[in-house]
Amino acid sequence: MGTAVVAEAPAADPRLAALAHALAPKGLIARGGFHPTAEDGLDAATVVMIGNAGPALWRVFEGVAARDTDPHPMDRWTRAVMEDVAALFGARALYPFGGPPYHPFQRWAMRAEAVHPSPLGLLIHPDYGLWHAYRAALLFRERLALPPRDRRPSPCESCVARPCLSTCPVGAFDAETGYDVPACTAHIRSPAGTDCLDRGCRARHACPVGSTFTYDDAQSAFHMGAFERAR
Ligand code: B12
Ligand code: SF4
Ligand code: SF4
Repeated sequence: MGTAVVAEAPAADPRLAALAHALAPKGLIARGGFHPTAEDGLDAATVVMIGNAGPALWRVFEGVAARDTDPHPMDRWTRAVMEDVAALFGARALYPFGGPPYHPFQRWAMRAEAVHPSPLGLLIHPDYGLWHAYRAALLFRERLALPPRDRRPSPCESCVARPCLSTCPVGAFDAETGYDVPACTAHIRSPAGTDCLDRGCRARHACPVGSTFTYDDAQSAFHMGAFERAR
């Protein structure tokens, strides 16, 4: 009997494990990567997406948030952390904030891992649901071997009830017209909107995927407050 030849994926670059190790104490994770093309206009051969999921980041950051009361404390902290990490790995960091114009983080994320557009505009992840975000992208000049891409489908494909689309008290999410930002903002600034402001977007909470990663009230209130002040 002949021996079957199984094509093995090349081993991932060991720098990726070292990167994960450097990020973990900050509540950050390396969330896959991709090899950009000339169309991306990035002076890099590899992009690694850096982000957070669930409450891990908040456990590290909440003390900083209590001390740093100037606007945008999370952006400032992220830069401080990521500039050090970038220097350690000989990479360059780009950020999702600081625009407009903005770097297309959601488009990049979809090339790096199993995230898909949800009806809310947020990307949904099969494990984290809607409870995750991106904090930076690390650009490497070298082409790093990446682990096999996670190709799981969108949980939204098999979600028949779609509770995310029927929970917002002012109907700010519409499958056809998208996210009505003015309607959302008006609601969260009204007395009736205190719940959204203090506990987080109700539509986001209505999604059953990734419920073990849900942000707690303090973390939700921090992000909703930042969103409300930015409008
Ligand atoms: C501008 C912006 C907003 C605007 C407008 C969103 C809109 N209608 O497009 C406002 C201020 C309303 C907003 C709100 C929020 N945002 Co916002 N936002 C951005 C930002 C800074 C730029 C988006 C952009 O223009 N990109 C440029 C284009 C060229 O890139 P792109 O990848 O191709 O763009 C995609 C998005 O525009 C997306 N999209 C379209 N409609 C909507 C609607 C919503 C609600 C979102 C989030 C995205 C989205 O579709 C495009 C194609 O993939 C991104 C960061 C970034 N750099 O991408 C975060 C980002 C999209 N936001 C994010 C989040 C988490 C939120 C909030 C939930 C924050 C919060 N409160 O916790 C809220 C939603 C409000 C709520 N009810 O909870 C996350 C999404 C993470 C994820 N899981 O996908 C991002 C990626 C930031 C991050 N650090 O990770 N946001
Ligand atoms: S409730 Fe259903 S359709 Fe909405 S984001 Fe969650 S899985 Fe997707
Ligand atoms: S924060 Fe509240 S008002 Fe805004 S979209 Fe979410 S559920 Fe609707």
